[in-house]
Amino acid sequence: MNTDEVWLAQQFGQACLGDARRSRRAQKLALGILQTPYKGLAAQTKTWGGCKAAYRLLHSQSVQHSHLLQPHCQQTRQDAADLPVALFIQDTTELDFTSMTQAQGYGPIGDHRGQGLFVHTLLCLNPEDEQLLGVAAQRCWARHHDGSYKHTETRAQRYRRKDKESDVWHQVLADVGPVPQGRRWVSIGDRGSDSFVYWAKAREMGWQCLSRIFLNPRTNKQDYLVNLACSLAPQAQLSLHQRARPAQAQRTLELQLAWQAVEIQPARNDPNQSKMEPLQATVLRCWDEVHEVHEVHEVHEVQWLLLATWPINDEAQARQCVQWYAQRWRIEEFHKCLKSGCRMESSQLKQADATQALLAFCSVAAARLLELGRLARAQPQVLAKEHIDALYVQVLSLQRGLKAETLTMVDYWREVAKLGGFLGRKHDKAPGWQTLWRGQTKLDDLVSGYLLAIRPQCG
Ligand SMILES: [Mn+2]
Repeated sequence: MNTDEVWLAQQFGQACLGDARRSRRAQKLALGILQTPYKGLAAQTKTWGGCKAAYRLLHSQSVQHSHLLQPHCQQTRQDAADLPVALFIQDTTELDFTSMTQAQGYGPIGDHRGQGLFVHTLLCLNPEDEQLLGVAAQRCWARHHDGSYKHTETRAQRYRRKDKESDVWHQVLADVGPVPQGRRWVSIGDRGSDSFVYWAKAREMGWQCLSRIFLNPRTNKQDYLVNLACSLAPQAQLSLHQRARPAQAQRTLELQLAWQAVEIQPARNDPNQSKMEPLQATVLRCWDEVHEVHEVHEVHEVQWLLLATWPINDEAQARQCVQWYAQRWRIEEFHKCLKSGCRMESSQLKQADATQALLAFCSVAAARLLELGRLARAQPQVLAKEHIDALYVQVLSLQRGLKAETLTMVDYWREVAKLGGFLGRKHDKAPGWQTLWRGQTKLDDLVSGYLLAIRPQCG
């Protein structure tokens, strides 16, 4: 078995699918998806029979998204419980299946003209070394077709409605469960997580929250949160590295930082909040120099207004808070990997339930693929043979004409990336996960071929 197979056996071996054959089929499909995530089921399963079996598996009543993902999430939570501090980053994304005809079980997305599913993922990171531990929880749903109430319901009716999608922010924390004794678990979200109910429910379970804010709840001093945040004067400076984005090279931002303790009042007209206690928290403002003064408004290129549900006592803690929030892009990268890396939206499964089952496989694969990129950067000077399967180091060294004994981690991954098309010129930055994973797939094939060649012959 290669390293991927061993790993996948752990990830799916315990899944409660009601039948040992189904379990084996699930592991086989998972391996196919991990090795060629972008190719679609037919190529991933290699044979027509395998493809039919995969379709049967995905459509089986006993194979559900939550069952499939359960062992992986369990493992992630256990790993998180070993750390003093763990970051849990969450966000919602849409999977678009608008072009598919005769689809069943999908709901409206976007401006209600398209069809698809919503996916909400909670990823777990170790803030010390930025290791991606995996998916801690994930929910997937189709929005109800009768979304018409959106335009007609009153605010009071909205408060009383039971199935609000915004509840997912604290529901995924409940899926993970209460925070273990002596541990610090911080849930990070963008503006979608700006909700008093979410903060209060998270606090009940021992979680801390770090949210970007835009709503303007009342604070103690007859003031409002966002107004207060915008009025804060600089207390410290912070340099923040920003990754390259489309049409923008990577750069270092020099930012101003300010913070203040606040007490946020529950909204009096929302019955869900009426019995809740005020929330002690800290508001942070992190912004760049004024770019232009637009009549009365100051326009900033970067301005983060954040709320942390814990006290911040000094500069170092305020900085750490912003550094943690800066990790939020990892969830964007994860969802991007589901769509462009694993090609979730091209799967063409007519039943939404089957797509949800496929999502579980792709989510585990995406977590693995993204972690490859980090491994290549971490511990560059350690010898590869200490961390990587000896066979892999040996085969790679043979193929590239290098010495297996002295190969370091950084060299190992650079050579893997070269198998995946990385040129490795002087000015090339560290290879990304897509190249690494293409190289890793090639290396898997090389190792299989090598094993086949040295296998003792019969007769
Ligand atoms: Mn979002």
